Amino acid sequence: MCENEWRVEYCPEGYPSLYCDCPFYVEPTCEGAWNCEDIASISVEVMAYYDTNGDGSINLEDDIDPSHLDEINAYCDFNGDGQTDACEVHACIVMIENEWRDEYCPDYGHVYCDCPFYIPECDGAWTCTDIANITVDVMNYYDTNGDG
Ligand SMILES: [Ca+2]
Ligand SMILES: [Ca+2]
Repeated sequence: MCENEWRVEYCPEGYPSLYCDCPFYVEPTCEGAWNCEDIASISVEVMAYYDTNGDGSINLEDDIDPSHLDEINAYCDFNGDGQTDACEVHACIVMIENEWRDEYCPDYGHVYCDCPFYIPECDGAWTCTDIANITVDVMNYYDTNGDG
């Protein structure tokens, strides 16, 4: 539409189309959409507000009305453990943003953001030293003649 209107107005008949591209075309934009950076900083604010004991999850130990916690968990507790941790808050805000985009900017596409709070944890996992020690123990136990 734009290009054709523009051509009719500015381009003589038969003018090479190379010079006739619509100069007004812009990438789709979505006013008010959040990018991953926005979502990360909003997640930080949400956690700062609700996670009053600072254990990384919104749960009953926080200074929160249990019915309000239920509402948050109903929407954001993806793994169903009764609390909403920082990554679930983050995933929840991504989901809310994408629902908002579907409604207001359906052509804009969805945003996908990795959780910025993920910290690998290995409580109870054996370290290499543990495994070496256990191996030595096993060998001492079974290799009774000590030939390795
Ligand atoms: Ca907490
Ligand atoms: Ca959870």
